[in-house]
Amino acid sequence: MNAELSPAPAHGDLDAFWMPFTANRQFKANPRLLARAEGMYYWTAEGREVLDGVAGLWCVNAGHGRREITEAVTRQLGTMEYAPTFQMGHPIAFELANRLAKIAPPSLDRIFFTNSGSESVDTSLKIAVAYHRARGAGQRTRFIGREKGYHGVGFGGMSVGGMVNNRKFFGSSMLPGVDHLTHTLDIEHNAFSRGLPQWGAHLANELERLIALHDASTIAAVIVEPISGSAGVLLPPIGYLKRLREICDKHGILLIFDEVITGFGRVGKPFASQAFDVTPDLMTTAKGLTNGAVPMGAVFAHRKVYDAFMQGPENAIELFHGYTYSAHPVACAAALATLDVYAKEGLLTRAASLSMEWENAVHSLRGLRHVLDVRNYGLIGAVELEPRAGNPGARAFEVFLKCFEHGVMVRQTGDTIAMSPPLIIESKQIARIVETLGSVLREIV
Ligand code: PXG
Repeated sequence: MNAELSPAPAHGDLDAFWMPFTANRQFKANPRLLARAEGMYYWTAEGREVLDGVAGLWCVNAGHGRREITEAVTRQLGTMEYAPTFQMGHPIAFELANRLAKIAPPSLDRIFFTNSGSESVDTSLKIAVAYHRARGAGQRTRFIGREKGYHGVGFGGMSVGGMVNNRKFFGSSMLPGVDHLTHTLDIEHNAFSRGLPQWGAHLANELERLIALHDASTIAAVIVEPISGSAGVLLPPIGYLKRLREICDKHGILLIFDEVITGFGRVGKPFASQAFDVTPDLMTTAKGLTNGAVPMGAVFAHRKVYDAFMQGPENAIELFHGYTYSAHPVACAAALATLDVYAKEGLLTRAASLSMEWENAVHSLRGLRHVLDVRNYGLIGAVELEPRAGNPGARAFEVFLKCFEHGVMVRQTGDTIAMSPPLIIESKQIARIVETLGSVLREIV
């Protein structure tokens, strides 16, 4: 074993950590422990190299072990490890907000800091309701989400989300007054589409139906991911997001884009809203904001939303919301260094130049056994497998395990294999991911 690596815990030492979104007993019987990372690779606790096909969990966009980020974090810890941002401030929080405003979609240049995607989502929902109230429309409290949407695990995000397992265990502990659009995955019409599917823009018109049911005067916001990741990479049909925008405008409803995975270069532009030329009123981010090095999230608010709060007496707190660690100095330092790396290496647009090669590579898996669909956009890819009879998810989980054994980390959700490599990926690594996945698909039953 490499001496630098931490030793694997002895048998039994795995019990105390209640692992998130994990089959704890299965994992602990046969653990997969990551001990070190650099560039495009992880190394396991046994010292085995694993090519990272998922940027950690859609977050390590600039690749692992970036010295610039490590140094900035270390420097900040030595200068000031913590400072509050309630009725106080510290300079790099403002610097970071200004830097983010410069790459933001048009007018989305008012930035509220959180510590995760889930917190960004709950923050955006609260801002939406309070925005309407500030404008004298306090009855607008309803949210419209979408089936198969993932917006994190807070009560707000869970309620507007549409992944059944994330909802069913929590009974009726949901926000009241939430409705859902149908999702946009349609394999019958769109199987093996390259990039955005042609069919399905009309699915956005369902928003009109929900508005007719509830009345626009009760609806605060619509929240969707421009591209859904967690539910297995669902792409917006061409024209779909524009149509949602038009309907929201017509009815005075705010549009929230959850860009927790699509933000920070994943789709070839800084944000998906720029790639798709549709500007939301609020945009939630996290993950790539700090390259995954320190937890941090940010909500980008349209200036008109912010301005609606800046009324009344100047000594009044305009929004009763925030976190002890909003704009944590160490996270700010990590984010600033991350933005520097992105700028220096052109990473916020690099996915655009790689997307055709990536598309061709992932679509080369078409025709292999069990493959029902292949989807891609930017540096996102997904392979949808036929479920095993009576055992949904089992085949894809086995594919995930076998890829890991063969030195490539992919992600499994349901019967979909999702890929989202660091944006520094090179051609030979694209080839290796797809060759490994292909050979596993050939061997699996
Ligand atoms: N919104 C979206 C769109 C996300 O993808 C969150 C919110 C929540 O972020 P936090 O930081 O609270 O986890 C996410 C998170 C997967 C996977 O396998 C995706 C996420 C998390 C874990 C796994 O696709 N996305």
